[in-house]
Amino acid sequence: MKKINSIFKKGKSLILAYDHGMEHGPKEFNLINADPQYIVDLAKKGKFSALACQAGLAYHYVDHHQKTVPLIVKLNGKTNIPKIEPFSKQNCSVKRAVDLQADAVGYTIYLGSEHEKEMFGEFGKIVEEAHDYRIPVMAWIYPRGRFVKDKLSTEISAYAARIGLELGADAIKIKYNSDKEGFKWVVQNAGKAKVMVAGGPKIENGNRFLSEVRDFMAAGASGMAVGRNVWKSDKPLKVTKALKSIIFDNAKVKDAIKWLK
Ligand code: FBP
Repeated sequence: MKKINSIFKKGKSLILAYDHGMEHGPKEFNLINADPQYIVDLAKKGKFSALACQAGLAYHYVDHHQKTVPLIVKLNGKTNIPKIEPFSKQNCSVKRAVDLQADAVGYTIYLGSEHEKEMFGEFGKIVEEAHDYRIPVMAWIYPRGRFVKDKLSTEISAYAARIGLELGADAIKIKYNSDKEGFKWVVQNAGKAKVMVAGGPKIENGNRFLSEVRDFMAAGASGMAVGRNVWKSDKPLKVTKALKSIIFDNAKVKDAIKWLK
């Protein structure tokens, strides 16, 4: 029996993602949020379902004896420097993640890349090992590479969801393309795997941001794994409350937005 409930409450989850230091580089950060300790404290104060980060941050910043926020250790990552077909190679073992007290592990697959087969292979082994340890696996699945004409089409998003299911992911993290009706098809293709949505670049218009969240939740998503829209905000805990009200309590946008005031 896998412990999916360690990062999902009644099937819903709000995860704080902080793997951008590797994926995007410090250009995403300011003097406050460049400090991983600030993010760990934010994850605790905001009572996030989990914090997702690379093993090095988990090692240096998460207090493993008094862990108050569940942890998802990302097992692969890449920078945005080489302009090549995307390939994110495993840099941390499942055992290491378990030693770091991970409640789940994460891995990014670039669907459609020339290297998808390598990532499928690594991911398959990770699923096997993680499930032996009884911890769930979340797959970040991003269609990308020169063969992918439209990274956000509903068709390719549904394909991403399906690949996650068929490779054995417990949860799949994908991007939302603002096609509310189409997203139902995306979720349907994920079957029993839960669909989590990425936050994307910071959106200044709170109403627009929360409306999107409300829409993909209504289409069947199980929550969000969000980074920049929370920790780039100057009121991250208020944003967190607004998101939680929609994700866990099915709040309408007009009510959720009150948290942002
Ligand atoms: P955001 O909510 O900030 O978009 O974070 C979600 C995320 O998946 C991160 O976990 C990851 O580092 C980043 O987006 C990947 O971004 P990109 O799509 O540019 O590769």
